[in-house]
Amino acid sequence: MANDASAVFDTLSPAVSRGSLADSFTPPADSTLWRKNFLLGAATASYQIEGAVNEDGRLPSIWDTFSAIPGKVLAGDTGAVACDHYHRWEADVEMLASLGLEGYRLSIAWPRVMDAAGAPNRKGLDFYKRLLNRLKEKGITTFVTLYHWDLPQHLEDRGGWLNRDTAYRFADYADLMSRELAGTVDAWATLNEPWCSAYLGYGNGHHAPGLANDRFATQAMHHLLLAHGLAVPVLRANDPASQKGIVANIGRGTPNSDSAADQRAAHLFEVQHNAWILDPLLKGSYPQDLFELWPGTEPLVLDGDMQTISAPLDFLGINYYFRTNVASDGAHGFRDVPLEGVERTQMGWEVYPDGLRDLLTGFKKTYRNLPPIYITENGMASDDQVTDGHVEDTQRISFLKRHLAAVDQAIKAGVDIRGYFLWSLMDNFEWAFGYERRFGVVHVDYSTQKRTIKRSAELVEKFLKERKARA
Ligand code: IFM
Repeated sequence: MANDASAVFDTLSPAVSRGSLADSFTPPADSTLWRKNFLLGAATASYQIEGAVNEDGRLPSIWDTFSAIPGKVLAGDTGAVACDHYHRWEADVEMLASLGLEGYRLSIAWPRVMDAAGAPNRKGLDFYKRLLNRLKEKGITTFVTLYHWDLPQHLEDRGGWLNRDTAYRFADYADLMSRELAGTVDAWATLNEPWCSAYLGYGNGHHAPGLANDRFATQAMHHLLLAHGLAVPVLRANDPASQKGIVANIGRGTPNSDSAADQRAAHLFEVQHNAWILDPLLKGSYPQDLFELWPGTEPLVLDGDMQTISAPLDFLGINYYFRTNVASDGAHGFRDVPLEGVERTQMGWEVYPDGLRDLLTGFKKTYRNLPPIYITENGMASDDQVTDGHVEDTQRISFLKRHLAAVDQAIKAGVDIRGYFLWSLMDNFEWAFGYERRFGVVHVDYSTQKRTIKRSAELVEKFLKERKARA
């Protein structure tokens, strides 16, 4: 999810003192978040934290290639070392457990576990086995994403997600992983944010592999969704006790005026952001308005594909960050109209918790078969500094509190939401923005790899302790 790195935005930090925040973070007594079966965890992704890109037989991914190209990533950063989690995973699991977090969402690096001929790489597999076994020993619920954007480069060399064959290679990978890891995974997510893989990777080139063509984006999306659909029955066969789902990043689009043209623009924004993914998954068809927005981009769809893609899910993962205010572009599309004077994060993204509630309640109306939902990512970047061993991330505390309240409102409006994962457990490689943008509830000093628990994480821990202690 990238905005223009050069855009200048206001960042308004709420003027809230440490004391009052500590008192006010805990949800109100009638909040559904007090329910003990509402899972509260944190999320990460392989390329963003692991490092060790050349170790134990890991092959290059498209992000190794892309980040090595000058100008693609802020400050020339790459994931070569990242948070060095590949070597520090034991301490990181201890930290996660010490915060009382109940769930951990991680992703597997496909290039770490399979060679170019599709044979298993034992050393890579053993890393994930050790990690998942330790998480289970700690009583942590494990959500594993198979694809969080680090496609093996050898598959990109054969066309990547533009090549239908990649979907079948993904099913082979899902087969291997679910045979090897069955019993240690509570929930499998096939893909993270196919919108980003397809649109940012193939539509505008902000992400790896850096191609920019709308027709490529729709074809890549189709193959990604096909990969998902092919993988689900494989996961069900190999690991029947686990839940199977997919993670979508959703965007709120609001009209800049009441004019019919601006309303239509906001609708089209949400069509390309949400319905492009959710309609095929939950209705078995692409939204026709998408091809009004991007004429002539219909993907090649073979007989049976849409049935494969729309097989029932056990859960839908939802990632939410901000809203986009739009107006008509005067033709068949929309243009962004950034609002002045609103609260923004270090990414320049507007803080807009109502968008999360409104999208969730809207999906419940639109999709009669909407599966149970987990908020698989929510959080914000801020330029956090360690002072006297502490990080006072006041804006994040306020952000999390307001978004958790939006989740509570959606639950009370009837949406079946079963959990929430903070993005992210720790500061990490923020894709095209490198290490500058800090999303963690734990601060990482990249020169020493020292982890410092931020105030937000302390407050989440405090809430979880209180919840546990309640009768
Ligand atoms: O860091 C990313 C993550 O990898 C996918 N979802 C959005 C996050 C923040 O941009």
